[in-house]
Amino acid sequence: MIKELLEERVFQPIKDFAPEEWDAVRKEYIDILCREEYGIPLPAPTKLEFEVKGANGRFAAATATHKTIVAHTEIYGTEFSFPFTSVIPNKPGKYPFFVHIDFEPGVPNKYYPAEEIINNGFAAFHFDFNDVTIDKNDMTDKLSGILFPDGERQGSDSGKIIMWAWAAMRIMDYAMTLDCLDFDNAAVIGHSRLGKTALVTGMLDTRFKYVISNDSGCSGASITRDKKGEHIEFITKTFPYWFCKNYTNYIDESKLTFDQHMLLATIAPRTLIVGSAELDEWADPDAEYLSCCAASKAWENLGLTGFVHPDRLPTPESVFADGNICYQIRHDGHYLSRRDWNVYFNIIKDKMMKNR
Ligand code: GTR
Repeated sequence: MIKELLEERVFQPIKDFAPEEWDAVRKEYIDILCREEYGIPLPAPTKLEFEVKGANGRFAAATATHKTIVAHTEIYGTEFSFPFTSVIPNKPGKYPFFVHIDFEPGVPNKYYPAEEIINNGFAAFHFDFNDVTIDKNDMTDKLSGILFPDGERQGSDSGKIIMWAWAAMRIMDYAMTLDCLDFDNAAVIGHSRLGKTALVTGMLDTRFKYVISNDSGCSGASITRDKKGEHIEFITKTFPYWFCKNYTNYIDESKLTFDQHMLLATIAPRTLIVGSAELDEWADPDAEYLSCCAASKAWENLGLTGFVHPDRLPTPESVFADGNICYQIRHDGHYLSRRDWNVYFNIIKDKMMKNR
């Protein structure tokens, strides 16, 4: 059944390649996704310093320290600073960790269960995406204003998703200055528009060994062709600033020469985790699942297990986590819930046990 659905929906299957050809194929996918969809990635900063602004060692019943840190960067000859936070267990160790691309600044907040993260044996970093550049169609704001002082963009000039991804990579730069982290188990996570951003971050930065997309939908994890809910026409009219201008060339989706399973494939050979919600028709759980099915070939060509799934569409409260692509779907609506986080904790803990 899935084979037939993929034949109908995926017009650009992952190509055959030998393992030694993957770097070149992966680069080809990244190039097309950047040129036609997200825009050109920003260069690494020419200067980068971190300033710890505050530390509270009594977080989560005094088991962890919460810090506020400011990244001071220089990009295109201009200084740009943004804040982020860390929560790290006080007990010495090497902790697996999350970089959470978030909608809000508070720790914890409704999307960010910082205490549960600590209780599950992880460290975490988070930032509010609006501190990097505001989630509005104003290209002159903060980081975006350095690239586009008059707000004008052309063709494949960067959109804001790729700017938020740049900020997540700077937090990984900071993480790498610490000796209490387990870099074999570093995850990037985001929900919805920030799930799209987590996938783009994972595409650009292989230091993230787990890439977690929660309900990212259209222009995130979902196959675009024949999906339910949101499409390129709506998303580029409502949120033009998330993408590069070229993406509007695909409002007629029959013109697509790429699709979102290629974005998922760029995560190979690392671990991709895709989460859906039953009632989230706008994102389309089936389209997210089919995209995982289509991306699987990238891992298989590398001699790895891709997506292990039944030969049917998913039903709520399923977790398929035997391969390097993991998929979960829960009941209820569009949200990054405590329940989703718990599934992600368990998947990563389980993989860590197996890799020991
Ligand atoms: C919607 C948008 C979706 C999704 C969502 C969100 O309005 O159409 O693609 O990103 O916002 O971020 O909550």
